[in-house]
Amino acid sequence: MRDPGALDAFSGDESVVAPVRPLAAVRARSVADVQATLSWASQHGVPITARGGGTGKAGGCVPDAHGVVLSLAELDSIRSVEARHGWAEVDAGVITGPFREAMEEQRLFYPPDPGALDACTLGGNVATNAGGPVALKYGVTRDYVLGVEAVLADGTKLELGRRQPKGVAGYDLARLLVGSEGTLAVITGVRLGVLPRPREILAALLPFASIDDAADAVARSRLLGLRPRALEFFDRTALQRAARSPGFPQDPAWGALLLVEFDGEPGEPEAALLRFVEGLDKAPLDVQVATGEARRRDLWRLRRETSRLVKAGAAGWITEDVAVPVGSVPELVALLPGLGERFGLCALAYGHAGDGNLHVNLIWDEPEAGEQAEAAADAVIEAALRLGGTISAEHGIGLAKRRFLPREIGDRSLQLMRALKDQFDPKGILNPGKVLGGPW
Ligand code: 2HG
Ligand code: ZN
Repeated sequence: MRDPGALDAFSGDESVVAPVRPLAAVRARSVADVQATLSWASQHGVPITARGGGTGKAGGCVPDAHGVVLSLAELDSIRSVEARHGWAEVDAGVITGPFREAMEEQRLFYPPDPGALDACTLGGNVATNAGGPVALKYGVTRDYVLGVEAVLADGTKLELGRRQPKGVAGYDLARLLVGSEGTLAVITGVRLGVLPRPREILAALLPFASIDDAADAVARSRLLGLRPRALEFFDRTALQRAARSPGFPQDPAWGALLLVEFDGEPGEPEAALLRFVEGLDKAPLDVQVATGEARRRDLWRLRRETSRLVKAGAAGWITEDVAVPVGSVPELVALLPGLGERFGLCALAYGHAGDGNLHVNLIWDEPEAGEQAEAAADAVIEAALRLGGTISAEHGIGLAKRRFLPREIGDRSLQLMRALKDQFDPKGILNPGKVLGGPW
């Protein structure tokens, strides 16, 4: 496809990275289409950017102006479900939310639940090693990838991985592709582990008088010997901005809010919630249990919309997705008020605090207030690294976070990663410039 108007739909993602219109886009309808596209691109040295739902937050699928977008969205069949083995095989373009629902209908559970459930694809989730709230108990996409079907830069199709949880035959190439953001190969299919569906799930809102009390509760959560499946945090500013949308829980007395969720056999989630609340040093102001599945789903809908709601009407923003060891969450959160004042913008945080992963959002409502946003983002990254954390827990590096990568992993690791990239993609046609920078 080469129609300029139509190409705009393939030019960007949900990050602040400026969209780039590619020369052309190919909508693959079969794995053979992917092979043919890559073999042609390899012969002619044309950059190829693979694309799923385009919901990334780091510019990972923003194409090269001289390149071609290879969309996997139309490869969208669930190939097979093998409940007795505990896995399902899917095309890369299957949308994550509907896949999770299809598993639920079979009393199965595919845990990874990234924010853009209704639009992101499983192949995109694998390419970015997507996380989400229930990663706290169940882990991230990588933990479910048993096997990967991928096409190499020269068009060769490869089957990688295994059909059972165990397997140590050689290097784990399947999982090396997980999180490689389309820079090593194009993922066309995945074998994903699925679990039995938990029988009962219970969600509750726990408002706290202060941000420190809520952050302390997060820091203590591991010591209580309980396993919430999600423990989400919202600071006061995030609540206030999100609450401009009707239905979003809020109260002027709340300094911060936790959304906690437990699952298990009937009766277990309720008992766990009680023990959790009793185990906290500073009691929450209230315990608002979500009565009924409809209310629970509604809370998660609002949680998933938080990213959009807090930014509504803003002149600009930067989203960070740092993570720190969970005991250091209070130190990270304590930085926020000072940060906003120092850089003259609104600094807020929400997100998957139970695993130390907070979305620090730097938002400005007037264009000139964004002048120091990059410096503020630097300060967030600096703080996360100082606390022993990471620059990106789930959104990936793409283009947006490239400049921070050497600070976290160091030069030697970067060299090794570049050497790997050269092995997989000697002509440098696969999503050039993403993750590692380059050409080098
Ligand atoms: C979420 O958890 C997403 O809502 C998006 O990872 C986070 O945009 C953000 O800040
Ligand atoms: Zn998130």
